[in-house]
Amino acid sequence: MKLSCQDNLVPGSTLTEKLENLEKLGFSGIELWGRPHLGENLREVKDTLASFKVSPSVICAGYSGDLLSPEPKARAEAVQGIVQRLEWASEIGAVGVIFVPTFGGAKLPDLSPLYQNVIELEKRLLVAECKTLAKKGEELGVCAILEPLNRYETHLINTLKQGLEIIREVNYEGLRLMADFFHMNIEESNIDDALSEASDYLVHVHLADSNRCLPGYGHTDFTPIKILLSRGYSKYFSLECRIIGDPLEELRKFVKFISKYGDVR
Ligand code: LER
Ligand code: MN
Repeated sequence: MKLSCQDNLVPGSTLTEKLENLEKLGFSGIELWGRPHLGENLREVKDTLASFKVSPSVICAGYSGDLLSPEPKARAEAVQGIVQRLEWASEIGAVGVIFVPTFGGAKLPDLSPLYQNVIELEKRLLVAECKTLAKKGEELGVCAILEPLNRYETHLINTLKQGLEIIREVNYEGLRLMADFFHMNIEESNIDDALSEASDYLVHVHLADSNRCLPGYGHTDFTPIKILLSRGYSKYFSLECRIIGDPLEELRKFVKFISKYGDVR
């Protein structure tokens, strides 16, 4: 199993120090936040990464706007922001860019009963926008990665199955799905089944325990990792969680804990 960690969780004041630490700990990937700062320093980031065995796993969000805003400007900003990050991902050799269809509640109008209700309308719009993202991703050899979130963070796409529905409808390899154990723990009735059904479309996994601390500090069962590995999942398992205590020591303990579920390589 390939381990990755979000860049802000890794001790070190420079990217070089963070990569040195990850390499020592046995991680093979680093997940980079897609802040504008990353784009401004892309050349330097790429050069730094070139001297390490740790690779960029994915770029996580960092764009502005909202794909499902009623404001055309905010929608265009989100599409352009994700496209720009797909270009960065392609440039540095990352798998793709994580995006969330929308945070919070619905902002579009409900047009039922004469036309579509707000959820139907949002899904139609999302499919159209995802086609643009997926085509761009395919051109660049990367993918736009849809992340389902729990109901307290978004009203739309809470489960892997709901994400799959969009991905199957768009039907381009440039659009893929990810799974986050924190969200799945809240939303999925059976994590094994959800992962089995989605495994062919999954290109990234976020790891956090039930309390969003490091795996091992809550009550989430991580054995579903074994299902994914047995189904040939070969992409990253990436930490997105809180670390309480000394980060180096805690990350070392995490690698030991998670290796119960698969060989770390
Ligand atoms: C938000 O809860 C989350 O899981 C992030 O990965 C969203 O980009
Ligand atoms: Mn996540």
